[in-house]
Amino acid sequence: MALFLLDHGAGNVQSLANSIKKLRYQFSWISSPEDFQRASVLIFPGQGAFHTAIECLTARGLLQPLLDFVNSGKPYFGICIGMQVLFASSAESPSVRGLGVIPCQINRFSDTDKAVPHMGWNTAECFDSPSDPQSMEGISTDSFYYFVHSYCVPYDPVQNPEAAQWTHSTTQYGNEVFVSTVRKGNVFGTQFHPEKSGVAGLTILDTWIRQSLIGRTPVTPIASRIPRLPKPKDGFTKRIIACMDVRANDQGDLVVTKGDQYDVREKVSSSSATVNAAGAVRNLGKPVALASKYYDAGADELCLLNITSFRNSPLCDQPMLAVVRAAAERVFVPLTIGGGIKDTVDPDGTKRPALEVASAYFRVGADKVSIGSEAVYAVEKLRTLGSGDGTSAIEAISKMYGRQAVVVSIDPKRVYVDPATYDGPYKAELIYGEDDEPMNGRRKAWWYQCTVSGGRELRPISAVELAKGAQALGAGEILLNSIDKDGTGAGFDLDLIRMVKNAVTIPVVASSGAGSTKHFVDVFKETNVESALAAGIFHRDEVDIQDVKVSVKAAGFNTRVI
Ligand code: 1PR
Repeated sequence: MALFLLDHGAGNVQSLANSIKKLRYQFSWISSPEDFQRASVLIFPGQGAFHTAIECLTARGLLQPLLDFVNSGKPYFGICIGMQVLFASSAESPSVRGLGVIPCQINRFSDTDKAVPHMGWNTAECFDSPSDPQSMEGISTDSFYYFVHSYCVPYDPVQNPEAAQWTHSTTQYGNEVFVSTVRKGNVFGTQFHPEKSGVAGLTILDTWIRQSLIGRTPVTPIASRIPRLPKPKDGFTKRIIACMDVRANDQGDLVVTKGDQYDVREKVSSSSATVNAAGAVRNLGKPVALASKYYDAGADELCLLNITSFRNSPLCDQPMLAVVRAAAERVFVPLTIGGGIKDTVDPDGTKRPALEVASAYFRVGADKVSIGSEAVYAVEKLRTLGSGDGTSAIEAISKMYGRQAVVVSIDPKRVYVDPATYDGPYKAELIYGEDDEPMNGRRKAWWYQCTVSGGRELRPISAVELAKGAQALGAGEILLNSIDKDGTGAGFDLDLIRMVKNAVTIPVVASSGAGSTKHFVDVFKETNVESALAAGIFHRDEVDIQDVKVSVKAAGFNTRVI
């Protein structure tokens, strides 16, 4: 029996390959239509947009051989888009036809009651019996799995009986119950990413591959499906993210560093006082070792930011690629890579568009790319033109890989103003200081101004305007930092986070200022964010990731406690 993986060329397939290597199975890649003849077991880890997947498969002559394989009765496992292509069509790309094995349409989630994309960890409730492990395909009702998608198949046996016949498990997001796994005959598919779902996901892959390689017993056709009405609360968890700011130190070694309000150099003391002179770059560890440590500690997601990439950072000489490749071999939760996702030029003059830079990161195992400075310039241009012109990194990457692969990282700074005299464009976004804190004898107020180049340059745009513009251009998530709070341990900037979260319908990651488990509870209670990120307290071993989760859970929120 020969296990093959299908790469349609527009997503992170490396993570699945890494998972299967970790599970010690041998596999080959499908690289031509003829390879399907040699495959006896096939996994298709598709990602990105529906139309991109179909177009890429068609262009490489793989679409019909894929359909033939699925119809051949040999074991097939489709992951995310690899499952969605089995359907007839998707609202994401109405003019594009899928394989039509499941004669139903895929719809978009409603964003009236929740953020879309559905990005994060959720449960899956099987119809089959827990006493028959093969029928469960390794899924456990106690486990959480990583989802990232905007389109889903609603589970409704009355309105959508064909899809219900294929439904193996359902998941609830907000008020919507959708199909999270399909299973019929030789075909299995998961909407979530087992290769990104930690040990729980590796168990599914192991169970399915082992059964498929030794020969599967025929699946009994499903007789009927009962409706599943939405429960008062879904299984979606709050995500806890560990972030590593990476840069070269003065010796040229790539290290994880951590700033105070973005200043990453040690403070050097003079005889008279402690001054912010240029000390050494703080070194808090090696990026891959720390990523591995945080995965083991139960982080739901990891973020690696190349914080000096605003300097010249040619793709051909990009040390972060090696870091991401090595981290992805050890870490089976989502990885976001930021810094330098922009048009670059190699020393020989070769131009590398942002899409190519992002593709290089996806190929080595990144799941999302985070765009900072370039997003600011793109939204400033959007303001001038009135609409996107398709040239920005956000637009190009989200068109190819889907919105869920594009994060926009915002680095705002408070700008204090006298509200009585302030006549700028962000009057409606002013935040007033607590207890009428005085400034120049008047009530203190501020707005949040965006910066570029790691906080070194202020730009004439607010955090709220940037977040809205980024969403309009195609971003799927906002990573919201705060230069004022970064490294202070004084708690998240709740005013900023609340205001940005209320301005967009995509998920928001709260970042900067976490100093205790209570701060995570506060940010989830006081704002509606889906996730919270910290760096310093984890690097310095001051707070344990599991302790954060236990506190968040005790406060009434779903969390993935391992
Ligand atoms: O502009 O697209 O090349 O992206 C550059 C990226 O690098 C941006 O995401 C930007 O936020 C980041 N960055 C640039 N300079 C710094 C710096 O610190 N000097 N770090 C920097 C951003 C903020 C968070 C930090 C949280 C939590 N660091 O990453 O992890 O504030 O910290 P805390 O929990 O210790 O408070 P581009």
